[in-house]
Amino acid sequence: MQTITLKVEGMSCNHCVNSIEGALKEIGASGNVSLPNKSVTISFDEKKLNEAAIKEAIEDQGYDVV
Ligand SMILES: [Cu+2]
Repeated sequence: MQTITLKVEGMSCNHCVNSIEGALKEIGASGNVSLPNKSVTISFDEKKLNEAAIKEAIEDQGYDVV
């Protein structure tokens, strides 16, 4: 299991939190959004997923990984 923290622009409310955490769940990762820090901490199995796939899942929801 690997844990990374990404800075994400555009998250402002609970809807954003749910979109991102839901999208991560769909690809098999576990995400935890911090609105004050504008960051998402993600735990995932590095044998099944990689950072690029995670960034893509977040960006598909309309947010920018910086
Ligand atoms: Cu929102």
